[in-house]
Amino acid sequence: MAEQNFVDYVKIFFRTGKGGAGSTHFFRGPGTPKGGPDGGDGGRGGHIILKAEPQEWTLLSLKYTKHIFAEDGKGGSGGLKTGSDGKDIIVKVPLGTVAKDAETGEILLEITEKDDKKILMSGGRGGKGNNFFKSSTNQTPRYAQPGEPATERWIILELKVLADVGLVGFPNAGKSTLLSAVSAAKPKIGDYPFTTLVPQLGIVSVRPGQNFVLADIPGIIEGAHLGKGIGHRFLRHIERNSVLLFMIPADTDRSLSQEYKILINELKEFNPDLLDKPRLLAITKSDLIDADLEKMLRKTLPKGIPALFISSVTGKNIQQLKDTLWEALNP
Ligand SMILES: Nc1nc2c(ncn2[C@@H]2O[C@H](COP(=O)(O)OP(=O)(O)O)[C@@H](O)[C@H]2O)c(=O)[nH]1
Ligand SMILES: [Mg+2]
Repeated sequence: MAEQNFVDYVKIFFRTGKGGAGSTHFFRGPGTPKGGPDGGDGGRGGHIILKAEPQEWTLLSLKYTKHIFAEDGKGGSGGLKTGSDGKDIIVKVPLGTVAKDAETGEILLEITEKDDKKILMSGGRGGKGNNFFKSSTNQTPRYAQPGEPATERWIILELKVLADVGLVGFPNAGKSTLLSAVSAAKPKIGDYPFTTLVPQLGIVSVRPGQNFVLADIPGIIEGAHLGKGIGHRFLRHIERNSVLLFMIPADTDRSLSQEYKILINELKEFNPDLLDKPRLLAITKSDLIDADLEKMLRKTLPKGIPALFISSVTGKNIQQLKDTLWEALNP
């Protein structure tokens, strides 16, 4: 079931609404048999808009959608009445969605921020009514503009990178707290590991133009830990991570290298291929220990993995962590 539900590519035929026609009309009233032009403008055709839906993490909801049409604008009418605009179509997509022209492959837009709402295709503009064309030399224009035609095209929606960095750590390691400290994602802190079984994704901006996706994927370690199976729902998800960030709290009961070894084993049991990915280690909650203890702990760090002592609460080494992750992603 996991495989079918994981949809990262859809191809849809979109059509905007066409603009409503402007009206050619002249005022007629009791005592005014031949009034001036009063034809109103046509309404705008509906746009096709893509809007971020941070709760979604695949394009599953669009899997069976083949056509999306926005509404046409209504024509203008006499009495300077403007036609109503066609209703826009708002398509909700997960963060990381890229829209491409299906024929040329040209990237049309990307949805990366939780408040993103972008026009993918603009509806046709409404035509001007004949009142608009009234001038000193032509008091009675007998023409109006037609509305702009609709546009239509095949568009591919694709999840570019679902997650660049995956977090690996036992419950309580501080994964959700880090995610909320470095991105706009608002995961529940101190939450019971299985209350949210969807990956929490956040866009981390290192500096302008340098962003990556950080994913807290529940069910990997917790699943392996508490009983197999659950983690497999997100297998493909974590497989797309290019770097794994291991997280061990500074106040763990175990030794750092012991806990690291356990995490490695859990991961290996889950999917041995994951061990081929570059790894970094964050010792979390380092605000809870003093400098002397940190110095001691440094000597007990597992070998062969770059490590940083961080604190999501005080911000200690958080920028450095972002830089290090960025470098690991862009070697
Ligand atoms: N002092 C301190 N506490 C932290 C830090 N990061 C997380 N915590 C606390 O550790 C607990 C577990 O954090 P959470 O992010 O939910 O861990 P998760 O289970 O790995 O997602 C919560 O009570 C957090 O407030 C930190 O940097 N410093
Ligand atoms: Mg959590």
